[in-house]
Amino acid sequence: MPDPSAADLRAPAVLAALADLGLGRVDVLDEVGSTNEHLTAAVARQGRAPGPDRPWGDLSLVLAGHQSAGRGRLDRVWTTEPGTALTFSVLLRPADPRGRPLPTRHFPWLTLLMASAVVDALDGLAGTGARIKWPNDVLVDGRKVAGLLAGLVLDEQRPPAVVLGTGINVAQEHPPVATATSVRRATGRAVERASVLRAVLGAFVPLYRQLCADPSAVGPDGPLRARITGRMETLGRAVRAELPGGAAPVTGTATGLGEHGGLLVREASGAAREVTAGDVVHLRPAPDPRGTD
Ligand code: BT5
Repeated sequence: MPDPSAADLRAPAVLAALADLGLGRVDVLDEVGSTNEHLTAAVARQGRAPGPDRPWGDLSLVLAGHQSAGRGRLDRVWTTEPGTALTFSVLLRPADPRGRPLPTRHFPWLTLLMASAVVDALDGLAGTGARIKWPNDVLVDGRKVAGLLAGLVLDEQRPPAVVLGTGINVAQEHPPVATATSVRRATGRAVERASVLRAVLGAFVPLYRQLCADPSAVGPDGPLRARITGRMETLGRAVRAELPGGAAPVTGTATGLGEHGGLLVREASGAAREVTAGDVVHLRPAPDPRGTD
């Protein structure tokens, strides 16, 4: 029976490793409804009435041993058994080294950068062959091992910030839905979630700082863009993008990422569409562009 508390995540060696990354405030909770909701509410409370508490600065973190009411996008839920998943939210107040805020149009890249950090962490620890599914999933063997959820934090006094939540299935024997997997189930490897935490944040923080310092890194030939696209399962695939609000789905071949991280889809008619939000279904493999199949 896994330990349902967050004792493993607040071990001194783990906290010391996080401190080395130069994070902001770090709160480790045994159990919470949703780390995203908890962090968003705490930031808003402090914005309204600054008190003696440590401020929620850039790269502040809320970690939970267990989430009892994890959130997905829209009205969906993120379900985990106690002690088996890594669930955390990080507050991002992206700004360049001179303190100029990153324009919000770049914010979609933050989720994709975190997804690429999850891919690298899981590959490094367990050789998972993980891949990014646009816009917010990480897959192993075509099944979802991690999901990300970003929310905007608006406060009249400060530039917009982002609460970026990440849930990673580490040790579940029986993932909650048929489309899910865990590191353990996919690889048979018993990886500690504290190791996953260190590896994910160790990968994410330098990428985040690089984006803040130079947004052209996600531009047409930018290294961060290449890093993300090189880890994407979605590109080159036949996809159906289901759009929010009931608009007609977009079906075609995913060809790349747009200027602000949207998914470019070439429809059968040849028309190019950019999808900025929605759920993507990976259909059969894309036809070979050389026409050999
Ligand atoms: C997501 O939404 O994938 C976002 C998940 C974000 C979770 C993190 S945990 C820390 C932070 N705090 C929160 O409250 N949330 C964030 P979406 O793309 O809407 O996918 C949701 C769907 O994934 C559900 O409808 C299920 O089908 C499926 N699902 C639920 N739990 C899952 C799990 N543990 N593993 C894989 N799939 C799951």
